[in-house]
Amino acid sequence: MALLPILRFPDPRLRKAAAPISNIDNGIRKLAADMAETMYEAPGIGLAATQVDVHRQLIVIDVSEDKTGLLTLINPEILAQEGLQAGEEGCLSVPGIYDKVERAEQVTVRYLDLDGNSQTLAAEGLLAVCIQHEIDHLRGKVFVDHLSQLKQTRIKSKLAKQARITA
Ligand code: GNR
Ligand code: NI
Repeated sequence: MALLPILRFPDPRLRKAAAPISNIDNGIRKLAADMAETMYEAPGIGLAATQVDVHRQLIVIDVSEDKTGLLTLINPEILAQEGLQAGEEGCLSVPGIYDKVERAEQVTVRYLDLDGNSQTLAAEGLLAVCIQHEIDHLRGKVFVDHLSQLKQTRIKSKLAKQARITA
């Protein structure tokens, strides 16, 4: 297992669209394991391959409090969504920034698991938010894209300032 470096907003590589995975080979299984380790270490409740500069449709999620709920979703597709919720979001690629984003309250997502079996999952609440946040990443979208232009400008200058302090 290995920890993977996470791209930081506004890195242009976060804008790449991920390609579907046609063959679940050892490379994909290793990527999924490394992404799970990276997510738990961060710590975070989700991670998309895009964030570790791999532009394939793979996400890991665990919204449990005791690391018992690991989900690995390959080629995820939202089949249906219903209702609205607005919750505070953060992102491992946008460290230290939290803001409210409106999302569907419930989603039904179809995906392949690591054995290549098609699965359908009905999710609500935080799990539904996380699924939508991660699928956004696979399409090159970051949660700050949902915020006003003014907020986006402020976030970029805050992150640039942080980077100067850290350097
Ligand atoms: O760790 C994370 N927490 C979180 C909180 C509210 C809404 C979405 C998230 S996802 C985020 C991890 C991450 O950046 N995934 O892409
Ligand atoms: Ni994120």
